[in-house]
Amino acid sequence: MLASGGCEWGGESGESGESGESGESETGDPEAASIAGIVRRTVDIAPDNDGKGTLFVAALDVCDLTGGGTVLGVAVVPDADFAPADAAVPFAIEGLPRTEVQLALFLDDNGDAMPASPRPGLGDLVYTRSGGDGVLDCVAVALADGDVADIELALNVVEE
Ligand SMILES: [Ca+2]
Repeated sequence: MLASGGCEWGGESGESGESGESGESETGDPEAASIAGIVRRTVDIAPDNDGKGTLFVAALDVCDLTGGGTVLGVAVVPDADFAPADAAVPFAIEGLPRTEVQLALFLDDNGDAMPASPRPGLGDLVYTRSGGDGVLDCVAVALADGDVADIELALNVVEE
């Protein structure tokens, strides 16, 4: 009786909603991706600033912050402290598509960025490959194969 009951129970369990629910969640998860990691600075803080402010990390479909790119997600880290030379500020962005996204980042050190369309200003720490042209560059991150949980980004230029 016990053995028979066990078999029936197992069979019922397999046919119940349990396996179906887990299947749904497995097929649902891949639609949203996330990026998490840390940001460091590799450049000195501007003399008039203190290295403390709001860190913005934006994920765009194309690397164009002048209106040509769509912001897919953004991490806003208030009171980010880059004053120590070895500071590592964590951030995370969720709800991203499983494609390649372009990350742009900067520290609004003096607190003058507009929340609706944040842009770096004079003296802010930014990531860019060619400084002085007023255009931010991006770090491409592929999310097609899974979430990225340990990316390291750098603020490498003081906006002039
Ligand atoms: Ca500041």
